[in-house]
Amino acid sequence: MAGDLSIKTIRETPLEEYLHPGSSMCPGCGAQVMIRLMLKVLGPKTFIVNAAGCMTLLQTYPYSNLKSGWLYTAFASAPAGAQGIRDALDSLISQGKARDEGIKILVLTGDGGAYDIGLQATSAAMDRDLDFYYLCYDNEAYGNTGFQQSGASPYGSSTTTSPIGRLNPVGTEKRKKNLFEIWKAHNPAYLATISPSHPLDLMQKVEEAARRKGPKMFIGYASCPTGMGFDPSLSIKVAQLAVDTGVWPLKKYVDGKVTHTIIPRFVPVEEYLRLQARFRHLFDENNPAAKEAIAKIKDEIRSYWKAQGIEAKARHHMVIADGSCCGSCFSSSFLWFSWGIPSGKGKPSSLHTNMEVAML
Ligand SMILES: Cc1ncc(C[n+]2csc(CCOP(=O)(O)OP(=O)(O)O)c2C)c(N)n1
Ligand code: SF4
Ligand SMILES: [Mg+2]
Repeated sequence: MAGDLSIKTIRETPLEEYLHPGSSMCPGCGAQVMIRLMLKVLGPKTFIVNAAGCMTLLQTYPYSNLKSGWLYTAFASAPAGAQGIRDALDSLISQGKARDEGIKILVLTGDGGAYDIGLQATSAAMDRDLDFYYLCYDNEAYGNTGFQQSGASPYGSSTTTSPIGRLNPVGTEKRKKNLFEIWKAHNPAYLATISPSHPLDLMQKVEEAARRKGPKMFIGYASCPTGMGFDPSLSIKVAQLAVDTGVWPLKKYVDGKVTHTIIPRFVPVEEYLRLQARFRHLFDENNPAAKEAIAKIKDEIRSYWKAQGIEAKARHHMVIADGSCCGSCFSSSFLWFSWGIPSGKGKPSSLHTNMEVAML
């Protein structure tokens, strides 16, 4: 992927900012990191269509920390709103009343909007081959209203509507919907999963998508300190562990083919679960269902990767595909030394560049 893209290393991250500080979001919100990076690639002429959710608070009239235009729609209908903006622009351009400035339309919803209530509108927009971007920032629950269970809540997580109790020691009993497969069945122009822990992978995917016309769909792991229950300083670590454990596969679907852009190190999933209050009950010795629940989570990871022809066994190094950053440089000063960069004093950007050269 890196070959024909302009962002080949993390050093080439565009410096311009289109999402500024000063929002009322929680500190450590992973969704905001993804939006910030995405806008760096899409640029200032991006029009955001948002459905109810945490990110709605990016625009609380008369304040905004975004440079983009903004349309707020009813919960179920952001993709329909995007169609309206596209049609209005096309109509004005064809009548000579507006110049074609290459305005991009970005639908921004949470998992409740994407996996559940807005699924029909999204299906219809993809069916009409609408030329738009869609970022579903997935914090795995209805976050803005108090972290209720959504179609994206994973098995074994506690939410405010699947709390732990004597009758239900597991929390969420159903499995997370496979939105990637649901969206893929529509054969969109571009489809990928992203994570705030992998900025280069994220930006390269957005850049690659921008070269295509039609629906460009993204599902992002939105580490959520407030709902998932961890300290805001751990947000990127949690997102990184979601990828490292194999819980959140980073992949893309282009021209009928799925490619995994990062092959995980397969860190034991307990390291990911243990950091989050929503999984705390799985480590309670008095919980009769805990061991079986963790075994089930491990089984799910193993069978996913087995179906991809990859054995989910711990690795010493991540395999890096397409020039992406593995991120492990942040956690291992030994590696910093082994590639000749002084621990604690090296610049992460140059370190990433060296790692890519070293590992590819
Ligand atoms: C039709 C309708 N039902 C319920 C609500 C209340 N509501 C506002 S935000 C929200 C949660 C959205 O969850 P999600 O899409 O996952 O985004 P997050 O809050 O997690 O960012 C709900 C239920 C609404 N605005 N409209
Ligand atoms: S509740 Fe979670 S998703 Fe919502 S703003 Fe806070 S950290 Fe972000
Ligand atoms: Mg949500």
